[in-house]
Amino acid sequence: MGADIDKKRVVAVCGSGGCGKTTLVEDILFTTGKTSRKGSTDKGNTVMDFDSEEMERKISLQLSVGHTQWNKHLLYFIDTPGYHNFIADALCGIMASDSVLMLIDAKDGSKAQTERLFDEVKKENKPLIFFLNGLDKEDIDLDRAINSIKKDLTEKAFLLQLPIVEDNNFVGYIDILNHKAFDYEKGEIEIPSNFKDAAEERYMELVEEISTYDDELMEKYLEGEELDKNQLNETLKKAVWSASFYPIFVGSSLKGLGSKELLDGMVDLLPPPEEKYNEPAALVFKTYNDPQLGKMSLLRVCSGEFKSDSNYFNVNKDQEERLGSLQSVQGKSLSKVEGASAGDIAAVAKLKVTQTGDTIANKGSSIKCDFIEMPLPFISYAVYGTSKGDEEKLGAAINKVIESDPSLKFERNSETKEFILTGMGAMHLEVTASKLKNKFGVQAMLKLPKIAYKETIKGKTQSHGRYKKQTGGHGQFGDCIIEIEPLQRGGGFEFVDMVVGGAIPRQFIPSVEKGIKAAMEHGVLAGYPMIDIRIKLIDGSYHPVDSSDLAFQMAGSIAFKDGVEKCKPVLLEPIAEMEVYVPDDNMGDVIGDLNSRRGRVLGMEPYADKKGYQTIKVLVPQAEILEYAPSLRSITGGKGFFTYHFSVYEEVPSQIAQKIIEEAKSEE
Ligand SMILES: Nc1nc2c(ncn2[C@@H]2O[C@H](COP(=O)(O)OP(=O)(O)OP(=O)(O)O)[C@@H](O)[C@H]2O)c(=O)[nH]1
Ligand SMILES: [Mg+2]
Repeated sequence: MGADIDKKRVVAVCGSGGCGKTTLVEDILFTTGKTSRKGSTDKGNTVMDFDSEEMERKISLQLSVGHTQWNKHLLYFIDTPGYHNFIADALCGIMASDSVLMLIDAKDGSKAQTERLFDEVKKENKPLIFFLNGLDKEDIDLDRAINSIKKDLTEKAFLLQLPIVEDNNFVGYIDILNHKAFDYEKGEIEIPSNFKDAAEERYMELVEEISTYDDELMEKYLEGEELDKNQLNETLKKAVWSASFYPIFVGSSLKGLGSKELLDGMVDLLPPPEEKYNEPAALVFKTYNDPQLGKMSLLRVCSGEFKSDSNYFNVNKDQEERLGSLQSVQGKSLSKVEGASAGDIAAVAKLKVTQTGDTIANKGSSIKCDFIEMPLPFISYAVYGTSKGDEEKLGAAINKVIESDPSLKFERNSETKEFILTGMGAMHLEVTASKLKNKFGVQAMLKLPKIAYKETIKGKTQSHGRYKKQTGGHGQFGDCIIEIEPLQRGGGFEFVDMVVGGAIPRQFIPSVEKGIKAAMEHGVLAGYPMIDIRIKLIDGSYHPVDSSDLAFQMAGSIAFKDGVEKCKPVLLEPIAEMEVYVPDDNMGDVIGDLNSRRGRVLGMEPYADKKGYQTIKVLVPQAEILEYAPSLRSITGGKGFFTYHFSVYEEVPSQIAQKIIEEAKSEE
C-alpha cells in the first residue's frame, strides 16, 4: 500500500507438503526486518501459520498473507498449504497472485503435488521462479533434483545459481550469469577451482536458452561475441515474464541462506501487477474466521482504488456490499489503512453476501476477476453429533467451516438419511472435525457412510391379504388378491388396477396401493427399500360397514409381505461409473486393484489434459469406493486421481449379500 504499481510484486508461495514454504516466508520477514525473531513451524510460533490447528499439526492448512519491503519495492507473499488435502487454498493463492514462487526440496526433487500445482500455474500462464530449498541437508544430489524438475515439470527450468557445497556444508553459490562466487558469510570469493567447469557448462546452457528470446542476442551468441550484461538481464526478464522460462534459485530457508538473493530475483525478474480494467475491481480469494472480528475476507485489488467505509457491489451476487475498514495483513495481525489500490492485498471484516471467488466492484459493474472452479471433493464420511445437543448444532457449525473452505461439501443423503461430509481426503475431514470441536464446541464423529442398498425380486407370485377385526362397535375389514412381479432395473414401481365388478369399491383401491408402498419401504432381506416391482390388484372383497381406508391399507401390506418372500428377493447395490486418471507406468497395478474391487473396465484412452496419463473408465460398486482413494494414492505415488458418479443398481453377489444381510440383522 502506498507503493507505485510497478514497485509491487504479488507472489504465491507454492510447493509440496513440508518443503519449507512457511519457513522461507518467516525468514524473509525476519531478514527484511518485519519480525524481530524468525518464526519456526516446528515451534509453532510463525506469523504465517497462525491458526491453532496449524500450530498443533505443524503444517499449513490454509493460505495466509504477509508483506514486506525490499529494494524500495512492496512484496506480498501468499503462503499456501502444500498437502493435497488442502489444495483449494493453494489454487486460491495462485489466482490472487501475479506470479509464483515454487519451492522444491533439494532432497526430494519434484513430487506429485509439485506437478499438480505446476500444471495449474501453466494453465493460468503465470511467471514462476523455482527455489531449490534445503541445500543444508546432507548428501544432496543436485543433478537428480534438477532432472526431476526437467522431467516432471518443464524442460525450461535453468539454474541461475550453482550451490557451493563442500564436505556436506552448503556455504555459498556461484552467480552463473555473472561468473561470480559468493560465500554467504564472507561475501564475494574466487570461484572454487573444482566448480569452474560445472559453472561454465551451466553458463553456456543458460545463455543459449536466453538468447532464443532475442534475435540480436542470438546473433552475437552464435558469432561468439561478448554479450552485453544488461541485454542479457533484460532478455532474461522478458523470458521469465513470458511464462515459458523458469529460473532456479537455491538456498536453505531453515538456515536463512539464499533469501536475499531470492528477494533480488523476485524484484528484478517477476512482473508487477497489471491493471486490467479501468474501474475498481477486487477478487475475494479467501474467507476465514477471526476469533475477535468474525468473518474476514481477503481482497486482491485487480484494478483501481478501494476506500475504507464505502459502498461497493458484489458482481457475482448482484448485490450491494459495504466495505468497512480496509486492513493491511501480516499473518493474523491487521492494521487499518485508508484504501487499497491495484496490486494490494487487504482484509475486510463482516461482508454480508460475499464468498470466496466473488468480485467486488462499482455498482452496476459486470467485471469478474479470473477465478477457477474449486477441486471437486470426493472422499465422503457420515458425520454424527456425539450427543443430542451436538447433533442440533452440527449443521450450522459445519456451514461456518465451509465458508472458509470451498473444497468441503455437506449434504443429507435422502436414501440413508445420513449427513454426509465430503472433502479432499481423510486428513481434510479429520481437521474439519477438529475445527468443529475447538472452534464451535461441537463434538462430531466421522463414520464410513452407509451404502444405499435396495432390495428387489426375481420371481412372481399371487398373494392374498385379509385384514379383519371384530371389536365392540363396528369392526375393520379389507381383503385383496395381488400379483407381484419383477420389473426391469430402473423400472421403479408400477401399480395396475385390474379389479372388475366393484369387488373392491373405487375409493379403497388407492388404499391398497398405499399399504403396499409402505410395506416396500422395508424389504424382507435386510430392511432396505424395495424397487423395480409391479403389483397387479386382481380381486378382493369388502364389508359395507366395516371396510375402511386403513383396513385396505393393512390388507395390501399383508398380501405384499406374505407374497414377496416367495418371489426370490435379492439385494441390490449402487454401482458408480468412475474415471481414474493414472500415469502410464501404473496402469497394470491400478487395473489389478480395480479388479480386486469388483470393478469392470469399460475402456481406456490417453488422458487429453496430461501427457503420459491414461483415463480408465470403469464400473465399480459404491461400497468398494469408500476406501479407494488411499489405495490409488499409494499405487501411483500420489499422482493418480479419480471422479465418479452414480450409474445403476445391480444385484449384489450372493456371498457378499449374505454378509450385508447378517450385519443388518445384528444391527436390529
Ligand atoms: N534442513 C532443512 N529443513 C527445513 C528447511 N526448510 C524447512 N525445513 C523444515 O521442514 C519442515 C517443514 O517446514 P515448513 O516451512 O512448515 O514447510 P511448508 O512447506 O510450509 O509445509 P506445508 O505448508 O505444511 O506444506 C520443518 O520442520 C522445517 O524446519 C531447510 O531449508 N532445511
Ligand atoms: Mg507451510
